[in-house]
Amino acid sequence: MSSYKLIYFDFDGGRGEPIRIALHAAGIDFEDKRISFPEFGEMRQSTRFNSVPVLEIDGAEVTQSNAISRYVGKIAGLYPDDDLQALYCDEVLGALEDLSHYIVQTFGLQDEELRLAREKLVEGWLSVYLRGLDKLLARGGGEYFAGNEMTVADLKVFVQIRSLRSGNLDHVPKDLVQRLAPGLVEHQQRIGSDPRVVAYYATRQ
Ligand SMILES: N[C@@H](CCC(=O)N[C@@H](CS)C(=O)NCC(=O)O)C(=O)O
Repeated sequence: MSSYKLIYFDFDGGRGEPIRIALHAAGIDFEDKRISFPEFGEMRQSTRFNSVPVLEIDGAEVTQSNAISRYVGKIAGLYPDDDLQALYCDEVLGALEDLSHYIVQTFGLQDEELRLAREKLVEGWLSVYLRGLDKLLARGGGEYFAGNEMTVADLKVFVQIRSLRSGNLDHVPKDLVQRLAPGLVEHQQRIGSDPRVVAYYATRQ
């Protein structure tokens, strides 16, 4: 049996969190190595692309959160067998990766510069992606993004929408998702109450 170690920041979000949920849903026993930002600074240069998440399988490093999500999703039954539904799932994973880049561009800014960048983000890319994701959810039938069942795409959207609605991004209104893409709010509640997601968070208490 292979050994799995996931290295990511010590918070229940970001690119690492959907992988943690999927690993748990897959029944894969893994080391959940949570690192602080100073620890990341020390190890950054030694990772392949100076970034996390990193999944080690039997000690061998693999990167790229969406590739890892797909791999674990296949084991967990959280990735479509059907090619078209798999494409739909991948489209969502890719869109969220792009959105992450736009959000991260505003990190580290301060005061007025931060306010302006976040307002531009809200009016621009965030609106574009929230509306686009809402349409992709409707394409999937309204409940899930692909295959009429929960996939890693749903997990990734769930984590992102939960973060956006938490108010942890200054100058991003907490009700933005509700106003622009109410279907994503219902989706967050649906995924958050899925027994596999509930079971994962029970391990976090
Ligand atoms: N495409 C990569 C992006 C990885 C990435 O940018 N990770 C962020 C954390 S979520 C990071 O490590 N940033 C550190 C840095 O850029 O120095 C993936 O999906 O895994």
